[in-house]
Amino acid sequence: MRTQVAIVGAGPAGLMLSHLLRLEGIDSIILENRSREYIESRIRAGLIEQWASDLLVETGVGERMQREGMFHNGVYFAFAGALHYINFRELVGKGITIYGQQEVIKDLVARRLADGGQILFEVADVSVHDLGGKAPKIRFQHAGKQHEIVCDFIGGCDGFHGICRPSIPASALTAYDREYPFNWVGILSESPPPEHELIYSYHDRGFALYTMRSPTLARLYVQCPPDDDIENWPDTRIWQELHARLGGTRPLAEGTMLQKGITTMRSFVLEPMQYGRLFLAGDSAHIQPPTGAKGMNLALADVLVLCRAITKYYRSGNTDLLERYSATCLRRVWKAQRFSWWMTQLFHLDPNHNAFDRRRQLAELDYVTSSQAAARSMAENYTGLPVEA
Ligand code: FAS
Ligand code: PHB
Repeated sequence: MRTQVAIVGAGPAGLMLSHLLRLEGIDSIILENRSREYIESRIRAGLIEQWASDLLVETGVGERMQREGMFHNGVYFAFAGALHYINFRELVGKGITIYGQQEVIKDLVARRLADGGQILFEVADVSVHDLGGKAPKIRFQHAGKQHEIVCDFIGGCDGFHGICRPSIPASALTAYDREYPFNWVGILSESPPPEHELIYSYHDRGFALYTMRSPTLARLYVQCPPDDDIENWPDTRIWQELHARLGGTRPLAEGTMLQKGITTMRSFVLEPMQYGRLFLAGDSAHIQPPTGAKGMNLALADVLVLCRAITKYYRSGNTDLLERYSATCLRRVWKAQRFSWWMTQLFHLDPNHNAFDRRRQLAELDYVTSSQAAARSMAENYTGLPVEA
């Protein structure tokens, strides 16, 4: 098999890269080790930054999001028994869209297949080869047969547990890692969220987040210890904590729990994000605590930069944007890492903290919700910093 760009992984990064390349007339093949049904049903991110929702619409895959997504102008911070609204629209003229990651996946898969794109599902034993040459290769099993793709570039979009990052010699890489002394219990519930926009809640019992997937489908999270197990969280305990951590600011309706699980909190960045003709994008190169809602948005930003670099190479033979790919992405990745860390330390009860830290957190929450300058800084990071060409 031969293609211009071979992509490992059909998540937001891989699918969007393939879609953007096709708009530039560049061929690609996506190799995905899960089934189409699995990747289209996996509950993950839910928040899309303004520039990213604009990109989905401008590139022809945002029509259903515009119909079914929920556009928000701001968020609420709950602390000290009150709700405080941060109005992004007033502060930075932008907003965010709530639209489940699995819906973005469905829209991108449908568009790629409608455009005649090649997505091979349920592949196995994927390996990458000859990364240092001008004709890298991918070998894999599919439908019981061994295959090899010869290509010009490989998009390593196979997430944090994929095979692309480990295929790069460790001597060529530097990893930056941070673990947090807490995780989240997350649920999807057939019930209305307590507010029509998100509520981030600071509480003596721990952090809680009240978001949604629709007006009747709540996506709710509570902070839990880092080694906790979902078995310790029967529905009754989850509802009890969600009620308590709203701090009396809003009533919360309960409903049938459709899904629940533990989301781990971790920061990880790999430098550089490229090796020879292999370019890592999204979770294969970086992950961050979901508090700042950056994961899927960073994946889309990486592949926008990568597509522009590959397109310039094919159009002019110029490799300057390819050579600068990592530096361009990492400048924005580290700002998103900082913001995700900042939102996480602001809201979570850290077992290593003391009474001084609790007062400091409350002072910072008071500052962000009472200072235009502080709120504007939060708003421009939350709605998405610009993506450098
Ligand atoms: P992905 O992990 O989405 O996609 C990688 C793809 O590669 C997958 O389809 C995988 O099956 C495939 N793959 C892996 N190994 C392969 C191999 N060897 N061969 C072929 N294919 C392979 N982010 C937020 O912003 N907000 C959230 O609330 C949030 N919640 C999350 C909850 C969970 C449980 C998880 C795991 C992540 C969450 N994230 C959240 C982060 C998430 O949205 C990621 O940032 C986003 O999926 C990144 O997209 P990709 O980089 O495309 O990686
Ligand atoms: C979500 O909708 O799943 C979501 C939204 C905002 C966050 C984290 C998760 O900060």
